[in-house]
Amino acid sequence: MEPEKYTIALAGNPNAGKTSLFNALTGARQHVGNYPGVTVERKEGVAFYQDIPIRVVDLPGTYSLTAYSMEELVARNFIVGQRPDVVIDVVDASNLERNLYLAVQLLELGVPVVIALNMMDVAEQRGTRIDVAKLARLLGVPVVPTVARTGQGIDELLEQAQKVAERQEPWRPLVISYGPDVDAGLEELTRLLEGGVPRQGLVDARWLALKCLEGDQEVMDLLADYPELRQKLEPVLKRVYAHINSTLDDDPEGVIADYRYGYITGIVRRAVETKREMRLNFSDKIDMVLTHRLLGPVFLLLVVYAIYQFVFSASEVPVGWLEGFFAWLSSTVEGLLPEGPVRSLLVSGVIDGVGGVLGFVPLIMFMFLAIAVLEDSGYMARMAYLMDRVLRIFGLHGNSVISLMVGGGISGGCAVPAIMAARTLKDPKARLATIMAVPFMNCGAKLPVYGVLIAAFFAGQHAAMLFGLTIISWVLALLAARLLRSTLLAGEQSPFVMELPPYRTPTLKGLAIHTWERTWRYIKKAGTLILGISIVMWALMSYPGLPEQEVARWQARLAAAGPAEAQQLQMDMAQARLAGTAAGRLGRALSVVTAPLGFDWRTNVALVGGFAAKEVIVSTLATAHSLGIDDPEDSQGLAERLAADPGWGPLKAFALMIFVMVYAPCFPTVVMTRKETGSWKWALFSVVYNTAIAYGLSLAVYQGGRALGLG
Ligand code: BGO
Repeated sequence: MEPEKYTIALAGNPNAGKTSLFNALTGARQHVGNYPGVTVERKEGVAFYQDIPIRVVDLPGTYSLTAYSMEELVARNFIVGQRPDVVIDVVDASNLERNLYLAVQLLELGVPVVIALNMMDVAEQRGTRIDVAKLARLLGVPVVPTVARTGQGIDELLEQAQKVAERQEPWRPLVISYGPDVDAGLEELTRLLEGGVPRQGLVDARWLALKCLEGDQEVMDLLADYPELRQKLEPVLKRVYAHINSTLDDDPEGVIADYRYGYITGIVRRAVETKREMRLNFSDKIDMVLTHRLLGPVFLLLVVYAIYQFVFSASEVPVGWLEGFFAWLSSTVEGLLPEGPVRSLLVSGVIDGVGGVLGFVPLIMFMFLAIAVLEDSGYMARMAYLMDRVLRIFGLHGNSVISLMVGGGISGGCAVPAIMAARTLKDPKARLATIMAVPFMNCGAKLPVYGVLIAAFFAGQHAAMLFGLTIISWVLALLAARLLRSTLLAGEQSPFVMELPPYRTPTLKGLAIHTWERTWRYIKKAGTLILGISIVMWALMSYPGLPEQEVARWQARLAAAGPAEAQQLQMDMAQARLAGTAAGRLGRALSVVTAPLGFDWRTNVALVGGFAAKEVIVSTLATAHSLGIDDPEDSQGLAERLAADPGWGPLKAFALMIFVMVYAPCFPTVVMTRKETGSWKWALFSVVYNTAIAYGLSLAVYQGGRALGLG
């Protein structure tokens, strides 16, 4: 007999019908032995597909691929070491959710899989209707309904297995998101394992990292042969363990299992219809309301609006305290130091700049707290599940929602981690569209800009304005994505699974840590990058300044002026001095372009600074506006100053908010885009694309508003 062309391995839970299927495939052509060194039975046989002999190996029945039992280890080692051309996973259709746990683990390993959806007769009897085509689409592998006992579906199963085997595709591990905490740890471990990994070429580094996090003894033993690597891994593992333990009150293994089941729940909800009453668990019952077609979206909107109300009412008082504190600090330093460049640097460069950013820490903190509650409770995943349908219309996918949310879908995110989160998107075009859409969202750095402008021109409407800006940013992000998906990124959409992990009660400690981690990142940014930029901006806005004779002329005019004119003169002088600085010149040069938007040169300078980091916009505006007035008694907040400035008004403020929302992503985001897309092309594209859209929109808002008599 000619040698077998392919090897098929049969995997499946005990009692899923594996033996029956093996018999149906191989008939009498089988022999039984043992796996080397262990007492686990090994059955092998030959099947024929169109006269081609195919080797069929029956793996031990297992529920999982962890190294808990000898059976699991044998099954896993056979797959990894012997690399069968295809694994047929025998799944009990009448007990789908539980059986898919093994299927998902096979997919995570990356081996080519065909699902034998067995016991279809039992499932039908129980009133379970499975949309097989949809299930196959969501799992990304062929699914063949079978009744192993009668041999129904066996031919088609062989045909599909043969097709997959013939393709000889490289292993492509399924990437599931296990939630932000585990994902972050996983990424760090993966980076360490890339390069000199044990079993190099057999399994990928992320899978090994996952196993390390799951505490897989066999993988840990393997690492013993790599002392250098182990030395690097251990402290990271310990830290990630401790972090997950303290934030989620669970070990990584439990969290990973939850998300795996969440992935399965997401599939089953879409592909299975059960007529008779199922036994519903706690999460299922809550989801009957929260992911309901009609009630779900209503609840979602209520939640988002409640978050705004909470964040702004809770942060109003502490934001006031901080503003007061920085104003006091400014005037104290002004009182203590003689007039000159040092005082100017400290007050206008350092205190006003950093204070303008730190003043918003309470607001950012409460926003992060709200996001932590959504994430830790599991509701964030439901939001994504609900929004999935809508996003598809715009050429995006389920996980795009996570990116958009992290990027500021509920104001207060950051585009950098959001772009990284897009990694879980399998479809490269949808992933690119997501990355391009993220910068439209209202990240935490844009909030202070809105905060100042709303306080100045839309007082008392803070929550409503923010809610409106959120809606606008979503609409723009989606339209911008749609535009790309119809032009540069046109193409088919592949199906996508939304994970629905079980609900958890967030722990106070977990919420505190998650909130603090992100808030601290924001403070650090303010303390370092923004302080640096603030000082550079101050220097640009102070030098070279006016020539000496010019200053003398102004002073002479001031001395001659009466008290009534003095104040106006002083402001004019400050204005003239600023206009002579490097930044003033740049801002003025740009005025030609931005005049139709209503932006003066000071706004232009702030926007240029904002390219370094959006937080800088407020600090630069603050510096620009305080530099002009040398009155030590003057400690009004920036908002009050803008409100009092005749050059400003609600229409201009709104046009500026739209511009800030949309224009070029900040420098760190551009760098991350370059990293994640692998080319400067897309990074630069995002700068041009966003700025062009921002310009068009602000122009429409400002000129349209004026035409309507609003300016
Ligand atoms: C007994 N449909 C139905 N209805 N039953 C199936 C199917 C199917 O598609 N496939 C398998 N079975 P195994 P593992 C039995 O043995 O192949 C049945 O562990 C019995 N035996 O016939 O052994 C199959 O190898 C007396 O049932 O599974 C078997 O994966 C009464 O599912 C059982 C009733 O199949 C497990 C059933 C003496």
